[in-house]
Amino acid sequence: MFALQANDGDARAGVLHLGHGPVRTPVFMPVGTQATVKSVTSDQLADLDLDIILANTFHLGLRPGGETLSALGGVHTFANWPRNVLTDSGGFQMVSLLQLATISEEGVHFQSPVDGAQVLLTPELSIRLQNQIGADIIMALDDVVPTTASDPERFKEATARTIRWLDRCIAAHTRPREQLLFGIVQGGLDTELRCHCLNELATRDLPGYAIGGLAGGEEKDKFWRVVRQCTQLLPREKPRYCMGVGYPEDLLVCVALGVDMFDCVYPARTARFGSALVDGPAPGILKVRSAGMFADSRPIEPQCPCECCRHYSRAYLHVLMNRDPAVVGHVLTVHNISYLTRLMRSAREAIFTGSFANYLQRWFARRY
Ligand code: PRF
Ligand code: ZN
Repeated sequence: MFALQANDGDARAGVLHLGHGPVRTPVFMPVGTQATVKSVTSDQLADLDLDIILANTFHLGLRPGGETLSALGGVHTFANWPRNVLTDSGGFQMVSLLQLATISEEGVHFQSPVDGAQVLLTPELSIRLQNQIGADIIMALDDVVPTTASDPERFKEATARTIRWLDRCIAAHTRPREQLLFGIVQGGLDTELRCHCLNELATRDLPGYAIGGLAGGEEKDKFWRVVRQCTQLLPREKPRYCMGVGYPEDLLVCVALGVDMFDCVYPARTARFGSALVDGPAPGILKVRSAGMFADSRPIEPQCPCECCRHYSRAYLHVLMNRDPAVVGHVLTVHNISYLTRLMRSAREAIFTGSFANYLQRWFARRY
């Protein structure tokens, strides 16, 4: 399933063979909550040459619901997306989006924002919904505690529960040949808890592993240490997915540490505020609102092949930001996803040629 093609230091390049084509790693997966990236059509996604996108069990399971999705032929047909999909298990979305959720050993209890009904998302229900949705990769239900929480007992409980829930997920999974079930490492910022969880997960021999519970505002130094501990202890031959990570700097550092997959709402969210991710002479973030854009006839990035850069000047986007900000958010989302996809492709090339350390040094030197 996962073929490692090249190593450069701890960085890896590979191909994950899934039901809807190959996924070239390292890979950034844009978040399409309803199986479509916010404001982007499936044609535009196809134009970006994406191998995989992410969807949420929580949103799809509530509406249109698992039965309906299954009857409609699964998420690929439903969303007219012919390439791969990964679904997140739902617990994290509930806890982060709806602060109303409570957690017990049975599962995550919450009130449906669709009809107000009390819902209990158990590991079994999450897997049943994910089997019905039909994504190529599905995630175990985990008990996520933000790293900024302070109660050590809560982290201990959540880690142990995540492992118990994983076993319930494995037992409930009815389509293991078509859908890869990934387990998630939890344990907060605690080395011993992470180590325990890593050992437990490795004995389950899953087709892939995710690093969870990070990217919640903890210090970078702590974040990197946990990622490094995980990549060093996870099985070499399985894909590693760091959840919720999407800043370009973080992606590159995590690739250097041996992570293969990422997802984040960041490129779409920041686009809606008029921010474009750029390299070039002044790398970082280009704000479409800034006065300097007023008479600038260049596209956001002249070398970028995306629809936004092929069609629009900075000057036009600057004016449009006042007149029709939704359109700007839309085309900048396309650009930002293109940017992160190209960032991962160029990192992949550098790994193949054994020049990743050099690539990384030059990239950071240009910025800082
Ligand atoms: N678990 C799940 N989804 C996630 C995360 C997690 O820990 C994160 C990181 N906090 C992002 N998305 N299931
Ligand atoms: Zn572009």
